[in-house]
Amino acid sequence: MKKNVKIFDEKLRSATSIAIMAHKNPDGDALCSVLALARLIEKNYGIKCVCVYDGNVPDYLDGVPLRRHAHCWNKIDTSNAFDMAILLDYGAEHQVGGPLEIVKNAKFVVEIDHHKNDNPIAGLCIDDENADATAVVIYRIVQELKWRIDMDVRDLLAVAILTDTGNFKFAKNAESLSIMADLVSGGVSIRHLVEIMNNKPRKAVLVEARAAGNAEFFYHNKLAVATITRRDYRDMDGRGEMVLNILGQIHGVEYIVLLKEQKETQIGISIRSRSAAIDKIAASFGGGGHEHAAGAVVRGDTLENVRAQVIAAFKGM
Ligand SMILES: [Mn+2]
Repeated sequence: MKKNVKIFDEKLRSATSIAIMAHKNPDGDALCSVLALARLIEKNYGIKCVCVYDGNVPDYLDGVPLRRHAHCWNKIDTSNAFDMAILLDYGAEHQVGGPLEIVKNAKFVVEIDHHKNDNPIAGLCIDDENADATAVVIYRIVQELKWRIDMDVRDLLAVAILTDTGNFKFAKNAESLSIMADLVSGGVSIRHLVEIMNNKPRKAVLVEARAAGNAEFFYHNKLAVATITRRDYRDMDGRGEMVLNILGQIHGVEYIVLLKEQKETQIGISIRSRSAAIDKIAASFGGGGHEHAAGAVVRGDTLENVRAQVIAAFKGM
């Protein structure tokens, strides 16, 4: 990794235009890592980066620093190829969405990620699937290259780590905790950041509460399945983490599935597991993710069919 960070530094010294993006429908780690890296590059190399996203930024991220610097990809002039595209927290090519065009046209592509990825698309990869968040990998680069950092960057990295670790409930090791200790020593107020994120619309919270309340249980209660229908999906803010969190607290529940009817024949699947790896199940539906948190989007099938297939996929687990 050190060698690749050094190459990254050299490439940044000669770059003039840079675009930064992550997976579509960005979560806390995706959006905040993009905004933090853009500020870091501006501060340390004098290059103003273009931050791009596809899909929706959830309301709970409205109040994070530098939020206004993130632009929807279709508002960006892509006719001029960027010197460098930096792809963060994306996992797989099909998760990039609209900005993939910018990536493909860029003269040089760098990726910084913590997803398991068998087909990285960048020329330079700074990846580590043992990192709890992409922000963790960015913080390592900050330290390695002795980049100057400011309060906005600290807040952004902290939000990224808090969201991707579920407030450290899913931390794989001590690194994200020790980075958070650094950030708090540097002035970050966790309480303030949590307050910023408690910004969901009432409708969205009630949709998630209702979905959890109507969940069904299979295989001697080991599998919990919650559903969000099309009408409710419109009111959602984010991916439904609350539903997954509530059901995951139930005694005996090992696997939690949330099905989202995004369109009549487009079903989003989020899967969480307490112990056994479920990324392969997500992959069997064309998705991916991490061992204990993964997902997929199935197109061309109904909620009822996908629901039956997903329940069947857990048979014997
Ligand atoms: Mn992430």
